[in-house]
Amino acid sequence: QGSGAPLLVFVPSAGMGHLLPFTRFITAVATMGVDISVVTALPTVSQAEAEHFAGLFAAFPAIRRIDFNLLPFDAAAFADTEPFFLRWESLRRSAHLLGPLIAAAAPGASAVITDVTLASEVIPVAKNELKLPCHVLFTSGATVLAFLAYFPVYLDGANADHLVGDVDVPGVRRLPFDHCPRVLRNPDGLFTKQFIVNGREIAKADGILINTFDALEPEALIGLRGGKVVPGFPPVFAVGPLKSTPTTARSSDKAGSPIAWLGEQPARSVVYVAFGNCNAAAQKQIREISAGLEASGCLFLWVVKTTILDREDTAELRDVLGDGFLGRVQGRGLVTKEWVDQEAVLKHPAVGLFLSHAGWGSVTEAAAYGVPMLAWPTLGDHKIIATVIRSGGFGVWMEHWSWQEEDSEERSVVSGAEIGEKVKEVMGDEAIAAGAARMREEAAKAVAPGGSSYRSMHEFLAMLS
Ligand code: BUP
Repeated sequence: QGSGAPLLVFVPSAGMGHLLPFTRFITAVATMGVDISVVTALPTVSQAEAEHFAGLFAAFPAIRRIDFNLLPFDAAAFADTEPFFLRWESLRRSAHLLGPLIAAAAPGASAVITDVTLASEVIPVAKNELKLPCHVLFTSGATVLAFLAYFPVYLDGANADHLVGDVDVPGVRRLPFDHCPRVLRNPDGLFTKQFIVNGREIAKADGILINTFDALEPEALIGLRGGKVVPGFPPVFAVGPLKSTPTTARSSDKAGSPIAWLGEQPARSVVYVAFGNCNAAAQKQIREISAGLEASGCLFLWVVKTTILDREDTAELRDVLGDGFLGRVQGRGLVTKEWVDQEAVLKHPAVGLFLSHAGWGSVTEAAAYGVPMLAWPTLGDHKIIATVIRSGGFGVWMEHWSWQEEDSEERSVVSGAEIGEKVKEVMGDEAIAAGAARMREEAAKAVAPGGSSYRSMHEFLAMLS
C-alpha cells in the first residue's frame, strides 16, 4: 500500500470450484502490479481448500490474508442441506462484519471482489459502508450468469417464488425446465433463497469478472453486454481461460503418480473420468462405471469420490469397486481417490477424452487444452453448462443419463454396457476431436496479446486506476 498500485480485496466463498477461479484470477493480477488482500474464513469446509489456501499464501507472500472469524451458525434448522450451501449461509450471515474488518485491514483499498454466493451481502457492505466499487467474480459460465441474472425477472413475470417452467433467457437460449438447476424447484430451500437474492443484487455490481472467453459463449456474452438479458446490466469482463496457479499443482509427476502413468501411454489413448469435488456417486452407479470402462477397451484414469466432503471419505477403493476389478484392469486403468492435478492431466497428450460432470472449472480446462468431453451432468448448473459443450462442438452430452441417488429408486442407473459403448464411440469421433482442437486455438487466441480476454483483463485493470 502507498505504492500507487491498486489494492483489491477478494472475498472468496467455499468449495474448490469457487476457490480455484479466485486464486487463478488473484495470481494473474498479482503478476500485473496489483496489491492483494484475501478475506479467509477458517477453518475451511474441505481439506482440499485448506491445503489450497496454505499453498496460495506460501507461494505469494506479498498477498495479505485477512482472517474472517464467522459468527456461530446453527445449521440444525437446515436438515439435509448440502455442507457447502450451509457454509455459504454462514458466510452470508457474518458478512456484516466485513465492513470494519476490511476498513481496518486494507485501508486505501481500490475495490472489493466478491464471490457470487455472497453477492447480496457483500455488495451493500462494499458500496454503502466502505464506499468502494464492488465487482463479482462469477465462478461458472456466462450462460449460467445470464440464467442467474434473468431468473428474478422470470419469477416476477411468472408471479412465482421458484422455478415453474422453461426459462427463455432473452437473447441467449431457452432452457427447458429439466435443464435448470433441480434445487430451484424447492421454493423453501436455502439455495433457492440465496440464488434469488444474489441474482437480484448482482445487477448492482460495478462489474462482473468471468472465467470464460468470447468464442466459448458468444450468445451469452453478447446478450449480457448488450442489455438483452437484463437492461443496464454491469459490464462483463470475460478474462478466461485463466491459467493454473502454482498452488493448484499438488500432485507431482513422481513414480506411480497419475501424471507419470500418463507419460507411459500413447497419445490420445486415455479416458480421464472425474465428476468434480462435491459429487459423490452412489455405489451402484460406481460399479456400472467400472464395468463400462472395462468394457470400453480404452485406457483410463478415474478419480472416484464417495462422499461430498473429502474429510469424510474413508471408504477403501477395493470395497467400492468390487472384487477383482483393480486386478483385472491393472496396467490399463488407474483409479484414485486422491486429489489429482486435473489441469496437468488435461494438458497431457495421452488424454483423449474427458468423461465429466460438466462443472465449469472442468469445462474451461478441457476447452483450453482441446480435450473432447463426454458430459454426464450431475446437479446444479451442470445441464446448462452441458448446453455450452454441445453448442461449442467440443463434446457430447448424454441427455438421458441421470444419476442414481443413494437410497432412491426414482431414477435408474446408467448401465455399464451403455457407458462402455459411448466412451468408445466418442473416443473415435473425429468431428468432436476437431471441435476440441478448434476450441483450444480459440482459447489461446483469447488470452494472447490483443485477444478478447487479454483486452477485457486490461480494460478491467484500467478501470481500477
Ligand atoms: Br476432483 C478434482 N483435482 O482431483 P468444477 C478437481 N480438481 O484439480 P466442482 C482437481 O477442481 P460443482 C481433482 O481442475 C477444477 O478446476 C479441477 O471444478 C479441480 O467442479 C475444479 O469442474 C473443479 O467446476 O463441482 O466445483 O467440483 O461444479 O458441482 O460445484
